[in-house]
Amino acid sequence: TAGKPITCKAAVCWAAGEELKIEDVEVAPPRAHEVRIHILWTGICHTDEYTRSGKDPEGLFPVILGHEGGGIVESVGEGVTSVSVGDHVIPLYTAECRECKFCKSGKTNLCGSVRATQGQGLMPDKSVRFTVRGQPIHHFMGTSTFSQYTVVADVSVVAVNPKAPLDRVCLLGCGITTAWGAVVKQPGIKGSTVAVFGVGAIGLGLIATSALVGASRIIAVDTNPKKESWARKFGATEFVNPADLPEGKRIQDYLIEITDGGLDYTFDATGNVHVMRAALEACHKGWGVSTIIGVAAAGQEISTRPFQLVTGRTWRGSAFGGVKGRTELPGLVEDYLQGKVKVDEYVTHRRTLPEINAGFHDMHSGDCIRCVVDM
Ligand code: AHE
Ligand code: ZN
Repeated sequence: TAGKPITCKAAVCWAAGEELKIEDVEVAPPRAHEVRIHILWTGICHTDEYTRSGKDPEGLFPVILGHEGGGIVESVGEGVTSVSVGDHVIPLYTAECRECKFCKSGKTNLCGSVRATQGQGLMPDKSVRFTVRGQPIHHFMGTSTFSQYTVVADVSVVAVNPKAPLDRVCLLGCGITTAWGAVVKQPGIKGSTVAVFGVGAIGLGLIATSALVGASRIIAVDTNPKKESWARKFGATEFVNPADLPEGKRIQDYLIEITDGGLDYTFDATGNVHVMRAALEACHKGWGVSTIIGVAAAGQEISTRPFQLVTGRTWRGSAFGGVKGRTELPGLVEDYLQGKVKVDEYVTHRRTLPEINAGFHDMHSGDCIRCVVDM
């Protein structure tokens, strides 16, 4: 099939707020420095729902969403050297070119090579590889894993150990890696107190990784009481439901009380700007660090009294956990294979491609951590 278009099934979102529709999509062959991937499995992440719903200011339609995939390289364009046909791969929504100012800085994983066109729903040459009945369809996050075949830039994909089951390690394409990186790249968590706001896949990953690196206390915070057993199973030492606090008691004040002045580290994994504020204000005076991971809707802004920062709290954030995908994901897959990093435990729901809208509904149910779609 190399060099020829492939017709396959994909879930297309035709307009903001609409359900996805399974369509026959024509996928053009990869051009220079592009890779066509047979996607076998994909997770569904809240960011897919965020863009589908119309809340993402970068959202474009029609589009093929999906960014937590696993698949096998079907063909490669001219000049591709980093992966080969048959490789088991994970697409990367945070590219790694190793040549741009960002990559060379040694300070960030945010690669600048393809991010501008990626945000416009295009390949780096400003065209698209997807058409449905002749109509062009936008790419999403440089990955579009809700298609049986997708085309990505060669800087946006990494080969991993083929012994790793793709129906699980696809989840390393977003949620689990984001959480893992946010903790392992934050110096000082060993022996420290941590609070995690939001016990979804990201929150559980933050809890598990904090336990892995040796945090002394890990307090999970969620308004869903069903999340307590999940949090404890992944290593939380305590669980607080803000809805159970006495009338008028703010979560940050309660946490400051039970931790003798506040947490060393807090994480927001909710995307709610009020929760982000509480997470910052729950930090210990003089040194507490709060990391924002959740994605907030268009128009939302964070606020706090500047005094919170003047008195030594730090507000920061990270994308994809600060992880450089091509360099670091193969090692994370090895850690999983050696039993050091949980992955299987996050999969609570499974769906087939025709059921993908049901997978989105699963995500909203309080007992879904991750739904994996068999493509
Ligand atoms: N397009 C949105 C921002 C979305 C966003 O923050 N994305 C996260 C990944 S979410 C994964 O589920 C991210 O890593 N962003 C870094 C980047 O380069 O996009 C908006 O609000 O405009
Ligand atoms: Zn995601």
